Amino acid sequence: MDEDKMLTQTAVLPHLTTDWLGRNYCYLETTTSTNDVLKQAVAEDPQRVLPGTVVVTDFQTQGRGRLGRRWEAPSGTALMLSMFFRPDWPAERTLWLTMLAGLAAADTIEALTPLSITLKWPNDIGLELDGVWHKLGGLLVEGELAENGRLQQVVVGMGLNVNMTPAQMPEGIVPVTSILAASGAPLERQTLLVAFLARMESWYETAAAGKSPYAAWQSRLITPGRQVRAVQAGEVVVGTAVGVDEWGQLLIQDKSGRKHTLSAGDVSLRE
Ligand code: BT5
Repeated sequence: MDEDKMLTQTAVLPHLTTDWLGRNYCYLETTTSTNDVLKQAVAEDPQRVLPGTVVVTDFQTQGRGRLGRRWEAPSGTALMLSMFFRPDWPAERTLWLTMLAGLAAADTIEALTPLSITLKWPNDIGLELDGVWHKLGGLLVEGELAENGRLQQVVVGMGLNVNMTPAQMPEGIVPVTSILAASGAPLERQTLLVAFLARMESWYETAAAGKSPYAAWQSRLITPGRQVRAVQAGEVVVGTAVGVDEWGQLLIQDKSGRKHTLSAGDVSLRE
């Protein structure tokens, strides 16, 4: 890969416009998983990792999605990063991080391309192409609660397909696309990264001041209405997804009309 196409410190730091997010920046040409790298650094020495630390890579050998799924992208074709926060928020706000990152990604892509971005519960970023929803990217939020039940530290990982050609797309559970494939034009990842971090910092600060991202997030969500099968407390729940509450939990109505509330960790959607 050309030097200037890589997301090195020298390429990115001079362009950052944030106050704190990404100011502590680590670029790895290849790594296992940026979420794992950050989590390991925090586990080794929690005080050494500053909030706002960002780890970016061009290629992951063990990129992860939720529920043990794989995240795959050929080298240099995607934006893959993990961000570290110490929110000290009540535990029920954990899903706010997914909302904030999804909103920041959607705003950024829309500002830089002609695409209209929507979000799919719980953690997918994408858009409709010819009436079919395609996945552009995904979020992996991994948090730890303190003894007082507050969200002490959290790693927010994001993978976005940027300049992947149709031939390079991995197989997905849902159709997969990239910014290049959907818009017909390549986008410089460095520009995307710098603009994303600025929006993420701003969304985060709004939430840290107590304002819920729920309304903005909900207005970008694609209509639920899909069939869902979930296991909660050992009980299988099958029904229709009828909505999402302000904590990001999915509301499912079963055949008998009973409503169930499930967190992202419990549910795998039937596509
Ligand atoms: C996600 O999981 O969508 C979260 C992906 C987060 C990836 C980032 S990259 C930086 C950081 N470090 C990591 O190790 N992870 C994060 P999930 O909703 O479980 O979706 C996973 C599914 O998406 C897979 O089972 C595939 O079907 C599909 N998939 C894999 N690679 C993809 C890609 N590049 N684009 C679209 N879909 C993909």
